[in-house]
Amino acid sequence: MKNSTMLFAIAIFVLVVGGFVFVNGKNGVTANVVSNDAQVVQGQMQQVVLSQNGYNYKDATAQAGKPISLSADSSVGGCLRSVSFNIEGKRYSKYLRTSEDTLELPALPKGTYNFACSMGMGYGKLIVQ
Ligand SMILES: [Cu+2]
Repeated sequence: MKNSTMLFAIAIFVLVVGGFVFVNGKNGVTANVVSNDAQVVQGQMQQVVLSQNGYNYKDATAQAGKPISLSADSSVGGCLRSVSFNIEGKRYSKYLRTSEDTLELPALPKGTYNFACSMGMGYGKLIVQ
């Protein structure tokens, strides 16, 4: 009885650790792909830094036709660090825990792109020129 309980616990442990490694592995692959992309398009990638303005974000600007690496400076607090874009039906969302964390956006045509914190409380505009 004790042994089977132990076995069950070990099986759960293996599943949880296995799942964790699997998730990490997936993240690892994504990170590799992103860094490979960054190397390929290094000169074309533009950095955009978000700041907070009251309960919302300050308007941010970017150039059209260049992929965007978006980060948030230290003025951005709480759930506003979790940034969410909906561009042509595709969702781009990331929790930018530190100023080193980036959300990658594809090259965009000119226009104004609204975004929000993931809870939809704070809003911002990315103006692509
Ligand atoms: Cu929020």
